[in-house]
Amino acid sequence: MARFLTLSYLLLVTLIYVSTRTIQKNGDTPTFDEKNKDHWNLQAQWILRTKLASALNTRVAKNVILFLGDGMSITTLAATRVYLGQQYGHLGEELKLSFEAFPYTGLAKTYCVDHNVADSACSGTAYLSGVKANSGTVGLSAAVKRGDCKGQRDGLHSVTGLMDWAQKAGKGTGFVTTTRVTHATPAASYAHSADRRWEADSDMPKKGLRCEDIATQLIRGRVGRKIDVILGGGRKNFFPITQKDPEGYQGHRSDGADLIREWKIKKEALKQTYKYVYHKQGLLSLDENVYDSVLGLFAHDHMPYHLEAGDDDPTLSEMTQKAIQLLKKKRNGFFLFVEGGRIDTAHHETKARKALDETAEFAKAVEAALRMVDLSETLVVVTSDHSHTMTYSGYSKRGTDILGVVNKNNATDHIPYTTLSYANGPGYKVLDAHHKRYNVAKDDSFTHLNYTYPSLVPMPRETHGGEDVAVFAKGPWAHLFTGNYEQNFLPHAIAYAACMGPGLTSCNS
Ligand SMILES: *[C@@H]1O[C@H](CO)[C@@H](O)[C@H](O)[C@H]1NC(C)=O
Ligand SMILES: CC(=O)N[C@H]1CO[C@H](CO)[C@@H](O)[C@@H]1O
Ligand SMILES: [Zn+2]
Repeated sequence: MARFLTLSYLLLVTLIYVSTRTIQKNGDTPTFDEKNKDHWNLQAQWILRTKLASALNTRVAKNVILFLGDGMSITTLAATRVYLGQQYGHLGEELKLSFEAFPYTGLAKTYCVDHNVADSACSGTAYLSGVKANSGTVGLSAAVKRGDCKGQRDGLHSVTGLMDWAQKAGKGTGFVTTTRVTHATPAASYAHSADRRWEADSDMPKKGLRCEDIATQLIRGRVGRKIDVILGGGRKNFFPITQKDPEGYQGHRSDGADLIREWKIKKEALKQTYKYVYHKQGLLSLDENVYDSVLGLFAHDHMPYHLEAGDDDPTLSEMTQKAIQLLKKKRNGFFLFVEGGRIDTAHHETKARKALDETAEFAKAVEAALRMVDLSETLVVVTSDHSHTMTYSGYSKRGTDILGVVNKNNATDHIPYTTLSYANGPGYKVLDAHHKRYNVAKDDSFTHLNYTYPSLVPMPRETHGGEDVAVFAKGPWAHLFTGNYEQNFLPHAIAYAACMGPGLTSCNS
């Protein structure tokens, strides 16, 4: 038995190190199959030994990368393993996404102060600034209700967080997103807005008090203007309605401000080297050793889904890699926030294929980042802001197409059902002429990227879900992220690890 174990450990070690790919084998060896009890015992013993051998890392986190999969529920993760694994020729269920191999995992409770299910704005305020808020608001405590412009303007209830704390600690800062850079999630890192929809001045109510819009806060705000790397979509919110961008789209601002030009002027005044880019080639060809600041706005609106992207659209991995290369030069380290933002929008449309594919792209971006940083001094935290209503139902045979129908038809009406379905949303299927449930097997369109997966309740947009989200951590103080806690604990733990922010830190405790 001992000899047997030793040999197997060698094989396991080799496999785990060989395949630090986006998807990782969970210790499956070529010599044993799942029908052999040794397969399971050896794999479990391996995990146990790895845990026993791991020492706590209590160094200071010089760098922090916070990855946020918007709407990336635990169900989404389980389904994406199969989706991605099958692309690599595996059954799929037995694999792990890149960050699922992190040593420490926790669960975060996501509700907002005023609602039981979170939106990206209140949730972003919690995991970026450490304070729970009302839905629809960013960077403000729950003393401010959604739409309360006066509450935003008087400044008493503004909260700051990781981006500000990192800047005060002399770190480089940046964020990357596949949505508009002014969308709720990134906005929560630099803006204070009583309504997440106030992305440009023209989004504000025409009457009554006027508040500073989110795009303006990104370019002129105390925190926004100091962000070194900004990469994402949403160009329209940065230039006037009377102008067109290089792709021929009209701007969305009615105050005449050209914020892209203003960004350049501000950097010039600071004697910084800077570059504005708007397509993939511009991003990939810029020399990271030359520039202090980079603004990349790659789409008029949100960036396209990866499955629909063109040659000009950088992937989330490419943006993440460039951001790290740019920030790595900073002497005091950096804080980088990376959002996979279209997982959420795909779920809202019940387009499960796109949601899983965006999650796969997100896992690839995490993997790309891990290869570029020193994990002994870089804390990497991967989480989500809230869940969605997608379920993963049984009992298909192992390795069944996760996006197809369940291949054991046990429905009482004898009509097949899909493995993935939603509690509500636009995928609602009306009963047929005989008042029978819609037969999804008649759809030969499961392979279509726009197939809307069935939902129980008809709604134009599927809703978020209220259960906890997972937190995965690796690097200094990653062990702080275990357990079950309120979502607003996250930035407190990150700040502790990185010695920044007004609370307790590993340097002042
Ligand atoms: C999928 O839907 C989007 C609109 O939501 C549309 O622009 C796109 O062309 C569709 N793709 C295909 C292949 O039909
Ligand atoms: C409860 C039930 O009806 N189970 C059936 C589901 O389908 C399998 C395969 O057709 C049957 O073996 C089960 O009895
Ligand atoms: Zn959403």
